[in-house]
Amino acid sequence: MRNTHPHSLTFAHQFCSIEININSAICDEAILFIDADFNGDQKLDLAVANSGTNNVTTIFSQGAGSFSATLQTTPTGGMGPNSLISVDLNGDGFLDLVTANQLGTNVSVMLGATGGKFGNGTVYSVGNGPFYVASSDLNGDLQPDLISSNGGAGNVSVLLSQCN
Ligand SMILES: [Ca+2]
Ligand SMILES: [Ca+2]
Repeated sequence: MRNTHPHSLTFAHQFCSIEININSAICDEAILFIDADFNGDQKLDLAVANSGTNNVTTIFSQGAGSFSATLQTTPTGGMGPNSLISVDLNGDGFLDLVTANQLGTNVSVMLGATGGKFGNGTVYSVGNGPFYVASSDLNGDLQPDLISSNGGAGNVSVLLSQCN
């Protein structure tokens, strides 16, 4: 069947492994959540992309459905981050965060560290208006690569990892 979605390419979705929940009706800002264990205590934490303030908030679970009142905020360095994923891009055992910065032409990578902390975002250029980002090993070198779907440009960008 022909794919009529202008921003959807078949190969990108075959490799995508995204864990996101869309909550576009919650707030004026576009916010997306992901859950993962960022601090290694085997409790699922939350990360939220804050489109209006260009950062990511991390909320740590205390178990039994409760979360720490102390929020951790990490600047993305990009404009309008509206979706995010977590993946260990550099293979150090700490989950990293990647945001698609819809109001710009880049994605941001925030490297994870001990205790669920994240370094400030480093931006990598992609096409205009990236709406989603995904990660997969596209070229078989066992390094996770990044793929963004660019709503403004109507295309996708592939960023190949160069860790070696
Ligand atoms: Ca945790
Ligand atoms: Ca990492």
